[in-house]
Amino acid sequence: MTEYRLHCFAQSGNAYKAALMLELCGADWEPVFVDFFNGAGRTPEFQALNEMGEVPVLEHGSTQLTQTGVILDYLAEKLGKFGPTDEAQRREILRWILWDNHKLTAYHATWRFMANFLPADKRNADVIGFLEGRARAALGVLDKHLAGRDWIVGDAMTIADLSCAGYMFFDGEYPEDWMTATPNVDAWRNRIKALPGWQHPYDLMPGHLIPGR
Ligand SMILES: N[C@@H](CCC(=O)N[C@@H](CS)C(=O)NCC(=O)O)C(=O)O
Repeated sequence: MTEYRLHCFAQSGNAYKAALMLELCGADWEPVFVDFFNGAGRTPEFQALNEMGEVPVLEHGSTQLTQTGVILDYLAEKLGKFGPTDEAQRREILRWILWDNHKLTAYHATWRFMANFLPADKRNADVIGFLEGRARAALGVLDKHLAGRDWIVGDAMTIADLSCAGYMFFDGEYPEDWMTATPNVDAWRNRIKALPGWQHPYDLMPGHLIPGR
């Protein structure tokens, strides 16, 4: 059995944050497929793993963790990479991870789910429009922060970058101008993409169901 097991599915940008961390660190890990689109997250078996009913879940020996911020923090400590260099950085990383969970990933992921994966007859244009506005605003905040810097905190990649980048590689599933309007974000995600070992979420995690990709 591998050292780390990550319960995940291909479309999950949240799970991707942890999967990419494990991969970039060269960890001994395997994905465990959660059939999210067929309701696996709502089963008693999955809820026994995570009472919040959310993917991802990380298993490491007898340790079982949920919430990507916690998982990334744990992995940074265990694997000795992408963590803070001092206390001030630790707080700054935490600040960006909290912001990401609240403002960036939250709106981007919910917009993407509603605009791409909900059956057409269940889509609400007003809700989708609202979420898009919030996602664009969050991208604007990140773009401004990244002006003149390569990474979100300090001068090297950290788990703050991995957290904020969870949904940045699903090209074709969000309007192209989300990236052209935020060139610093675009350059930053390309820096991540250029790292040795980088893989697209659809190559790193199982269960991709979208035809034609
Ligand atoms: N803040 C959570 C978000 C996790 C999350 O929302 N995961 C999605 C899949 S990408 C999910 O399981 N959603 C189920 C739900 O919202 O009920 C984290 O960082 O782990």
